[in-house]
Amino acid sequence: MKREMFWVTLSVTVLLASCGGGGPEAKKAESSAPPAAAAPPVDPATAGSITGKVAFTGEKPTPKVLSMDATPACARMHKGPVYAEDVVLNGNGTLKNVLVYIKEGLPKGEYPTPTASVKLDQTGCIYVPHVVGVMVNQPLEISNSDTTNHNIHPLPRVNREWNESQPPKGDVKVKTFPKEEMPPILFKCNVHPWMRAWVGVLSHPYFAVTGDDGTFTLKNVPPGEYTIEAWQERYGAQEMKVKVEPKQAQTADFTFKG
Ligand SMILES: [Cu+2]
Repeated sequence: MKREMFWVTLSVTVLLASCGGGGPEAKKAESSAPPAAAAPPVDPATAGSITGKVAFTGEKPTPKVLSMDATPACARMHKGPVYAEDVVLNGNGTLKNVLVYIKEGLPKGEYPTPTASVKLDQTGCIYVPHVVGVMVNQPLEISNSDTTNHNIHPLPRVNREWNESQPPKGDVKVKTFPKEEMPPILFKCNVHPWMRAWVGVLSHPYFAVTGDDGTFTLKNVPPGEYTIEAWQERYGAQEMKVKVEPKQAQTADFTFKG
């Protein structure tokens, strides 16, 4: 009788031990963890905005010409020289492709992920646009409008690295990035070494990339005190403190020196 009890106890112990740690039960418990609390909704009666301009001073860099000679399929698609976009100076003395975003100060919580995708195309063997921002888990739609093969290769430091070829006019690839990542992720093409794009991944919707006039606007900003950052591929990042009062259209101008 005593001996039987011993064996029952032993087998129960073994059974429990084999279920411990990372078994299926543990995984189930992990996935059923309560989701993070949503960020408080923004009250339209008090929401403000932050608008600014990213100026450039100092010596203008000489634009670098991209050599596509080794790949006639790419060179053919351009009538004149094609310039690198690491620094793009606008006619009004501002910088294009600067990603401006709220770095600190937003109410804590999860911000809803937009279902609309952000587009990144490969056309004329160039990534267009050169800099984009997406929210965590927002779809990034990557297309190939060219008649040549591309090989998309993001080099993240926080998210997972991948490397996929895309045939001419191939199917659109839809990718998401589950973790916030700034400075942005560099995207390369393993076929064409000059191809570069930058994808910033943010946990909230308060970001914008400067265009041909060098301005940006962050809308629907709850009143508060914020640190905003402007990131530029060659010149790095600059921070600024701003306070947004209820309904205020606040301004925040940056200047990068060459
Ligand atoms: Cu390519």
